[in-house]
Amino acid sequence: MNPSCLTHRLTEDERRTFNETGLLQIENALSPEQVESLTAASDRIYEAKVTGGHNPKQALFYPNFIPDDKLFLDLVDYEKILPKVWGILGWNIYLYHAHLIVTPPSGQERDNKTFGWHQDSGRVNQEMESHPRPRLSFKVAYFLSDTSEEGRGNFWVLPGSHLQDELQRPADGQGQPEGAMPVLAKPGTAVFFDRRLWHTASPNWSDVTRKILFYGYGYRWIRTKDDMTVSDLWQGSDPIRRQMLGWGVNCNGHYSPSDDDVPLRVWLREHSPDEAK
Ligand SMILES: O=C(O)CCC(=O)C(=O)O
Repeated sequence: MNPSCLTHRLTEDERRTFNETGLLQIENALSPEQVESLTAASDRIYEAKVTGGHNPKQALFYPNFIPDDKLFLDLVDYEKILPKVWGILGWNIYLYHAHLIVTPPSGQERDNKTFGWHQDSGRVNQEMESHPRPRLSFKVAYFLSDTSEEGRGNFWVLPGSHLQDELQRPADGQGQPEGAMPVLAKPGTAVFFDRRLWHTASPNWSDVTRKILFYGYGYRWIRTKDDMTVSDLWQGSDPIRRQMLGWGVNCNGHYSPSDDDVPLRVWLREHSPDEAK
């Protein structure tokens, strides 16, 4: 990790925004060149899936995409983003989940049906006793296509809803919850969203295919959510990247880490001691 990444640490404004709304939008997190090459890598996956029988009219949800291209791997510890990730969760973290979603034009007429609103993490929301629910993890969504206009299969959110356990959905199944809004994001934008934030995908009524890479970060004592094969990448990765890819000395170290389990902490002790506590 190059210490120059510290210029991208979470600011107090960003912290406040994320704590209060459950959402943080970082524009130009990716350069146009990165967007172009990541898009080409995503398109290769999409085309292979379509050749393999995926219906090109339906969204492709493709987990465990990190091993498919070095460009995806390089975002796991991306210098413009990882400092903000540890700024929110601390150093005992890893990538517990990742997926690529490609949403082609639906070819359907616009309608007013209520979207599929949810919080992330499935049974966690029933089985943890606390209120509000604990944060535990969040995702960073890298937007590769232009969803700066509504109707393009936008990611929708209800800002501030991360502290509420229930969502009031329209009883007649029409329209969206009060206060809901589409995230309008240009290519290259990174959107952080708290796993508790009520959110949803939406149909793509436009003629622009929507492409997003989702990176989920959580504590090292959370199990992986995908059938990840990223352990194949441990060899050849530097220690902090290896930590992000789920490496550890032993199982106990996920709960009570030694320095060997968490090279990020060792690095922070040297370069940003306040964040190593
Ligand atoms: O595709 C989207 O916009 C929503 C993705 C989503 O719901 C998720 O990653 O949890």
